[in-house]
This record gives sequence, C-alpha cells and structure tokens, in this order.
Amino acid sequence: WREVGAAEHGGSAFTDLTYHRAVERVESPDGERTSRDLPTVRIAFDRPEVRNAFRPHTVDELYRALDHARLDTGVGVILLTGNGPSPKDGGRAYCSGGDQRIRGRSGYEYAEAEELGETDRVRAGSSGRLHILEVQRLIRTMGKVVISVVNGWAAGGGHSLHVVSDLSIASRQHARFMQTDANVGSFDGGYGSAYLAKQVGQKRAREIFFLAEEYSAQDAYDWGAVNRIADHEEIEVEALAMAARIATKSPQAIRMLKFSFNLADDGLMGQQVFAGEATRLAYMTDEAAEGRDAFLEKRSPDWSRFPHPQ
Ligand code: S0N
Repeated sequence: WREVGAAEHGGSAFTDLTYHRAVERVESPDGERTSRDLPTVRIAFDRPEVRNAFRPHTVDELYRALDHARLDTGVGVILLTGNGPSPKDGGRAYCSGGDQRIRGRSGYEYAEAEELGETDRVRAGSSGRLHILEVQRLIRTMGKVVISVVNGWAAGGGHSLHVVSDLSIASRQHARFMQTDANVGSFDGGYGSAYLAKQVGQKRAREIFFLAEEYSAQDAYDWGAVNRIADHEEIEVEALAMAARIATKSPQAIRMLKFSFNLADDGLMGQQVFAGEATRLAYMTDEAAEGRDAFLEKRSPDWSRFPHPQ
C-alpha cells in the first residue's frame, strides 16, 4: 500500500481515516525495482478508541476519499474497513456508527472550531448533520465496486455501511454485527433496513433491528449478508484477491451490472443512474456524434447512414 496524501487527493490531510492505494512491486529486466499502482484503494476509519465511530468531520473525509476514488479512472475497487485494534483495550471495529458523544438535538455536531480546520470552523455552530446518508448514496451510485472488509464490530450506522456496500467479507474471529440504531433512538429507514431486508428477508431484518442482538460472521454468511468469511489475518489478502479478479473484467460491464442490480430497488434514481450510463455509451457512437456535429455546423443531421435496429 502507498498512502494517498493531501497533495494527491487535493484536500487537507485526513485525521479520521486513512487512504491508501494498492501497489505492486515490479522488477525491470535490468533488476531495477519500482512499484506500480493497482486499481484498488483502501479507505479505513481511524478512530479505534471509539470503535471507529464517525463524527461529521469523519463523514466529510469519507465522502472526499470515496469521491476521489470515484473520479480516478485508474481505480475499480474500493475496500472500506476500520483500523485498529483500539489502543485502550484492544477491541477491534469496522465502524460503530454515529459518534454518540457529539449528537445534538438536530444531528451530529461539528467539533469545537479550534480543534479542526477552517471548514469545520464555518460549520461549527450550524445545525447538526446526518450526512452519512450522502455517503451511502455515493457508494450506491458510483460505478465502482465497494467491498466492506468487516474486521471487527459493525454496529449501528457502521452496520448500514456494510449493508449498502456491493460486497462484504468478514473476519471469522473478530467480525461482530449488531444493529443498535433503536438502542440509541436512531433509525436508518433507507438502505440500512429496507435493503438489508432484500438481503436477508423481512423476518430476519426485523429481528436484527428490533432485537439488536449480536451476531457472528458465520450467522451473517448463513443469512446471505456477507459474501465471504476469512481468517482475520487473511481478510485483506482475500479482499485484494477479489479486487484483482474484478479487475480482470470489463470496467464498463461491471458499471452496467452494478447499476442494473440497483435499478429496480432505486426507482427513478436508479433509472436515472442507469440511463446516464446508457447515454454515455450512446455518446461514443457515430450516430450521436452526427447529432452534435450537425448542431455545431448549423445543418440538419443526416441520420440516413444509421440503421433502425430491429
Ligand atoms: C460497538 C459496540 C457494540 C462495541 O462494544 P465493546 O466492544 O464492548 O466496546 P465499548 O466499551 O462499548 O466501546 C469502547 C469505547 O468506544 C466508545 N464507543 C463505541 N461506540 C461508540 C459510538 N458509536 N459513539 C461514541 N463512542 C463510542 C465507547 O463509549 C467506549 O468508550 P470509553 O472507553 O471511553 O467508555 C458498542 O461500543 C456499541 O454498542 N456502540 C454504540 C453503537 C451505536 O449505537 N451506534 C450508533 C447507532 N446509530 C447510528 O449509527 C446512527 C446512524 C446514522 O448516522 C444515521 C443513519 C440513518 C439515518 C440517519 C442517521 C444519522 O445520521 O443519525
């Protein structure tokens, strides 16, 4: 891995997460060793002392890192995970959801202005935010594969992030799942619950939310909520292997497949995303270029060269 630093992602340095690009060591015929970027990035929550709970600043950084990966045409797969274990007690977490310590009356509140930078200074004092849902929509609508690598606790809004990811892989020894939203008076009424029900069925999803009981990687696998389980030391190796396999596929086909899987569940928004991709493909045809050229050349388009597909 190599760190994707501020100079590369174009913002201020991340404090609440880490962002890395997978690299491969290559040796030239004359023995010179270099490294080459692979099409996979790793974004990891980095607040292990609170089980990787997210505060608004974390969510801002997560959105920026994901969006940077989205815009990079060399990236096809994003691994989302958590750093740890906690220095305080060794506990491991993927993400434990919204940071309850800074939850105000209208959402999660920015830190005191002095603690963070200018952006937060502007936002501090404004109303609280609930914008993890914007991150969920970004994961859902980006044409790249997001794999949640569940290395420890996935709780509350962290549980929902794994649910909305395209694929999930869980640590056999340390992944633990619990949908705690109702314990603390929050409720993810979108993907976190309704899409979970598509994965595990209505009865099971209701049980997961209403009872908020802990369940294991094996339970999650048995219920269809995760794709794979791996030994803890191997989960990122396994995730990288999945990413490498995805990289052998047509990027366009993967995008279209992701948007096809989303379409029915996402209603008009799903149709818009899918149709946008169809439009992008259409723009690549001579037929579409003729429409543009005719406009720019102030003439009528000549469609006679183009067939009416049967
Ligand atoms: C994860 C749990 C089960 C781990 O238990 P464990 O291993 O026994 O550790 P603890 O001793 O409990 O925790 C260690 C330290 O970490 C702190 N901590 C843990 N989680 C959080 C957290 N979410 N916020 C703040 N601090 C946290 C502990 O306090 C402890 O600190 P110390 O050592 O100082 O005491 C267990 O920790 C747990 O249950 N955590 C809480 C999980 C939870 O309820 N999360 C919030 C659920 N709600 C959301 O996430 C909202 C989601 C959301 O944002 C959203 C979604 C849809 C629509 C809107 C919204 C919205 O924005 O609100």
